[in-house]
Amino acid sequence: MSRLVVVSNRTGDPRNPAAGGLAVAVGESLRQTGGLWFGWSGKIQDEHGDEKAHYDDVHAQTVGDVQLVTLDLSRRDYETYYLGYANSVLWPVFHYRLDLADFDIRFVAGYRRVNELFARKLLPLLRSDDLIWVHDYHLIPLAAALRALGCGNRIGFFLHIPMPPPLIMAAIPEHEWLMKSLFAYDLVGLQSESDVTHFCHYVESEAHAERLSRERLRAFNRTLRVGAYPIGIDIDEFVRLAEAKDGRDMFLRMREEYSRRRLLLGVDRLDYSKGLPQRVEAFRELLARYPENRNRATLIQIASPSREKVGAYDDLRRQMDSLCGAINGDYGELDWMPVRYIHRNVARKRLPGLYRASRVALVTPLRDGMNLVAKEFIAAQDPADPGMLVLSRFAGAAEQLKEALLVNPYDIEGTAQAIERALTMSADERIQRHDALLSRIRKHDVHWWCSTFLQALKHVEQDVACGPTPHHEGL
Ligand code: GDG
Repeated sequence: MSRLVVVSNRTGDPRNPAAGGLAVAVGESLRQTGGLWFGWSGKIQDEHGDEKAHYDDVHAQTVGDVQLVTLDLSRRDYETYYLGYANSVLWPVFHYRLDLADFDIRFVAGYRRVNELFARKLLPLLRSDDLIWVHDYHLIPLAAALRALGCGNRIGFFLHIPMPPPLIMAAIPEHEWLMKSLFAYDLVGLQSESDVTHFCHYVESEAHAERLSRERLRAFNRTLRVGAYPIGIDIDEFVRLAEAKDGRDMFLRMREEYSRRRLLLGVDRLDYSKGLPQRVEAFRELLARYPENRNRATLIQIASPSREKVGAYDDLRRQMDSLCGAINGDYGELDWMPVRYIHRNVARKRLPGLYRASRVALVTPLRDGMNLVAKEFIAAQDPADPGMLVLSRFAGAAEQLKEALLVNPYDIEGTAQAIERALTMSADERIQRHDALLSRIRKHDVHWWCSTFLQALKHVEQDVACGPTPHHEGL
């Protein structure tokens, strides 16, 4: 059996699913087969003249069946590749926020440099039959950099964030280079069918790609397979956490505290893609339009700190502080505060109990690749008395979770109405919707996601993958 090599910006501990999101999913794929996980250590080395640090030396350690290999980044690379191109160009543009993008010319140079560095350091560790799985927007040109060095392995790529439509993509000055480099992969996995449609439209209109079949495209002298592989969660892990002592304690504490009240919950990284200000506005509208919720409904919003060195995140923090302060000032009573806003990381073991105690989850991103919180909330519910999910139609998860109450998060009044509907929905309707949602996320869980993607990669018809291909020169 081929060894699995996973490459992502950051690595994690494959035995400890504490981190959530990508780390959980990637750890899961490696736990199934053993293998190598390669990425940035998270450390930054300053370069000082003669004492120029050997920041590109790799560190290796073995954790269970998995070999973890990481490298440090220089400060310049951290600023241009990570803070710059990845999080100030690709993240905002792929989430349709052209207004927040900073197209500084130094950023793309840093992005290319780090992708080439990853390729150079990874290549000597590879065996000829390794299956390589590259993750996310930080590493789009990695396969092209590996091919340029002669790597002929099967290489798959999964994009965790949305693929924007062609005209949004075209705002990136080097969009052609970026999209062309995806053709160095054998398989590109996206979160949803609408992402696949956007990608196909882009390469058909900008690169005159030929559509060989529903999933096969030919352009730049290469044939690429592309498909939707919606990421799932580890449901059994969630149920275990909900039933463990911490989960039960949390549930009982919250139920007691909010027994007379209606508890609404949001759990997100503090990120402008998650629609947090619009969500707080919709909650404010709920209190204004449906006064029976005053003194009763409480929104707990956990907003874990994220990318604090990127300016746009600082602005969002100030905006949230001010919105939450205003709503509490305007509506709060001595014994009731409408919003509990927590700008800290909450331990993962506490989340299932918190989800279960909540009547409604608000998952209302303006744009999101998938959104795992929506799925975690469903998994943690008591099937006999489940809470209701209010979900943005702009989250990738909306393609699968049709029985949630789907909203347009820009429509504050419409979202407030949906929240009221969720709060007052009959038990029968909640149970029916929850049954359907639960069976869908159980069928398409994280194990399904990993094995479907890896099976497709193993069996993809390989094209010109036996060495450098002409269009990768000069990456
Ligand atoms: C990217 C894409 C896609 C959140 N706050 C805390 C905490 N979390 C955990 C959640 C969940 C994870 O983080 C967040 O996952 P999401 O999917 O919601 O969002 P992103 O981080 O933006 O992830 C996204 C995902 O990749 C996977 O492909 O779904 O669209 O943007 O697991 O529970 N966990 C803890 N404390 C917190 O305060 N422990």
